[in-house]
Amino acid sequence: MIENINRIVGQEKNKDLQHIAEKIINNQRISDQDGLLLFESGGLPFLGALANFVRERLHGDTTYFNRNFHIEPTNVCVFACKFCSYSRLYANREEGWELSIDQMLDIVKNYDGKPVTEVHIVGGVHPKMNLPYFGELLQKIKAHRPSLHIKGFTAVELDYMFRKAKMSVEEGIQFLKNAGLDSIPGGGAEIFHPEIREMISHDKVDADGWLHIHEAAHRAGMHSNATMLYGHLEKYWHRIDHMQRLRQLQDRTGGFNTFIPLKFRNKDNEMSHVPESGIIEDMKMYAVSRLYLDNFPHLKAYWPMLGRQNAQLTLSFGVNDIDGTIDDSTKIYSMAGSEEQNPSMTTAQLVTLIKQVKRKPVERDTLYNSIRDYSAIELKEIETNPMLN
Ligand code: V47
Ligand code: SF4
Repeated sequence: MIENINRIVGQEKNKDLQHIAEKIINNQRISDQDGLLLFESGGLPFLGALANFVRERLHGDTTYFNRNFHIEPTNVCVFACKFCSYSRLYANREEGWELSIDQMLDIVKNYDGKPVTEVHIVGGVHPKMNLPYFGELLQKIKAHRPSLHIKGFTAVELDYMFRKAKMSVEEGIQFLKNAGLDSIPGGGAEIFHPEIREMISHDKVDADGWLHIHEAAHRAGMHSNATMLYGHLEKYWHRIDHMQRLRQLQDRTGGFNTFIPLKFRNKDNEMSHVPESGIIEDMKMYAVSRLYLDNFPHLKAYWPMLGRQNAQLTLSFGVNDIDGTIDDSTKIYSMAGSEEQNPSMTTAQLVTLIKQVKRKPVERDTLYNSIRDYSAIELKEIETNPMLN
């Protein structure tokens, strides 16, 4: 591996890029300027080789997935993000959906006896779905299935809930943790820099608010993820600025599990005139984030937004996690023009995707504890054994 990477670095004509590569090989942190140069001048084979080197140093061939399902309580939202194809403004709420606690519990009960380990709860920001409402939901889910990990509510939803309940961030986090919340997903981060944030999502929690909520969750002993919505109006330096804020917080708390770059999709939203990024740009995004975010253990490709084949390709550009079975019967992703209508993959399909590119499929739980190594299990056995598929 080291000979291979040294050869590729040796062939690089740009001395500055060579110097950055040496830092990476020697396990030294790269600077913001280095990150920017990688975006601006790094060729795809060079970036891919380096990102893959780092990925294999951290995880070998192991590629994680989990068995999860999503609940979207509502698509009614008080905010008006321009890239959002999913939400309906509160004024037009009859066009949207609002699930009752019993309806959401029924979704959980549909998975009784099935070997899922996580429920991911995420949706719009509905003024009537407040902190006590979600506290009750969490308690009821935990009472029904205590071992199910609940990853729920973006910092945007949390910020709104806490402010409405007149609680501090710390009090609000503790309240939800006591009710059964286990960890926090990475949504709502978009692009932190105000120059872009003002243009695409001016009215929701700002960068400092988002980071404060994640810091409070980490300090309360919870883990969380971080996302970045890329490939629209932002410049490379905005991406570096975004990742720099995350890297700094991670240095302080160590509470982030995974970074998830989310490719902007332009269907049916107020940014439909903005072209989507191409595959080269997508792979660059994954590779540079793997190289820059040296303190993030995992890098995830979210296949419903990226498409299955492109997600497969990211496994050679730094990614070591392709999320999960997802099983999303509602519309958050299809409405944004993702590749998938009702995204869901069986375990057999996920395992095949990973094996096709000669990686090792490992089922994980939300906190990246390994549950099962699928590399030696025959596809037929996975397809026919209900505990495996
Ligand atoms: O914050 C909305 C994004 C996010 C579009 O933590 C869009 O494990 C692309 O954060 N094009 C919510 N993206 C989803 C999210 C997430 C998903 C999967 C796993 C995890 C995790 C987190 O979806 C929003 C926003 O950035 N989004 N509209 C769009 N048109
Ligand atoms: Fe609401 Fe989230 Fe859509 Fe923004 S991205 S409008 S906060 S649902």
